[in-house]
Amino acid sequence: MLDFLGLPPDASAHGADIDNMIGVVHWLMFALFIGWGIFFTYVLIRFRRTRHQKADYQGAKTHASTYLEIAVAVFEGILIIGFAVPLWAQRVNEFPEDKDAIVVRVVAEQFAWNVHYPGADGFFGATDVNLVSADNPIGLDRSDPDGKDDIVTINQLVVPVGKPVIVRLTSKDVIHSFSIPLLRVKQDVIPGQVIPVWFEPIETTEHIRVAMTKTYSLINPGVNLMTMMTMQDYVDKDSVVIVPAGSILFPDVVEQLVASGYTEVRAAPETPMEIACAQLCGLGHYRMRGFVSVKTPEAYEAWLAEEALYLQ
Ligand SMILES: [Cu+2]
Repeated sequence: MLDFLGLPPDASAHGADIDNMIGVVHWLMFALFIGWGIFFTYVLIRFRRTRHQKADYQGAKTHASTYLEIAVAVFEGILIIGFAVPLWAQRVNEFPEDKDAIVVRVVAEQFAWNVHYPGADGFFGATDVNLVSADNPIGLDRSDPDGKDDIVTINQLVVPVGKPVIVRLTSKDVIHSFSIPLLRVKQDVIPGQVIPVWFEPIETTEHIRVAMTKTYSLINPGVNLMTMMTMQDYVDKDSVVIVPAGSILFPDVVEQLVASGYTEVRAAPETPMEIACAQLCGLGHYRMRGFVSVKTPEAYEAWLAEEALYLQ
């Protein structure tokens, strides 16, 4: 069932539970669809006009339909009480401790995701609405000792693999929805409220790219090649690498490959993990995309150190 549904790859520790839930719900819906389909077809034929049916004011005398409805209600009850509520409770009640997790703030706005890291000291600096400007989208007060080392990125959430991540969500303007399909996370973002979500990435972005690698035609790829990255080296007839692995397939790169006689390319999305806004939040809603990069712990530390350098 899950293969049939075409869900995106799962990169989150709790993702399998969510997927199972989606699978079970679809099985019930499938059974109902078949049942109703058979009943509908039966009624169409059995009570067709040419049989000159006369209305029967008594109706059905058996209790079969009642029992069936009870069975469906019981099954739905099991789905809610047995599957959905425990899963939801686990997501909203069993938060990891801050000290065991990466904690970031995400401030949504039309139409961007501002990501606020506490920096080396582990404390978020104060923010003030009067300090909000084009250069300082979250109004961070750099004169606050806690705020000096804070890192702020736009549309870029970088996290390490294998460690819980807590995201404290808030919005500067309207309601947005923080959705990362590959991490099986989706939460509305409400102005004036701070809503936490948490997840634990179990795959690095690099691994996900490998898992999503496919062969695409260079002539008729069916996807926007400019969002794709080559997953192997491509050489010309003299075995000189013309397009190394990890190149973005810009038109000139594609031209170069075609000129060397290639018709297909092994490629994967450059940024497979996106934060999509899942609330229609305004005219620019479609371009409210953030990118999640899941790195190895070492690469994550290196990234933090590099970002800290920009502050000096
Ligand atoms: Cu939005």
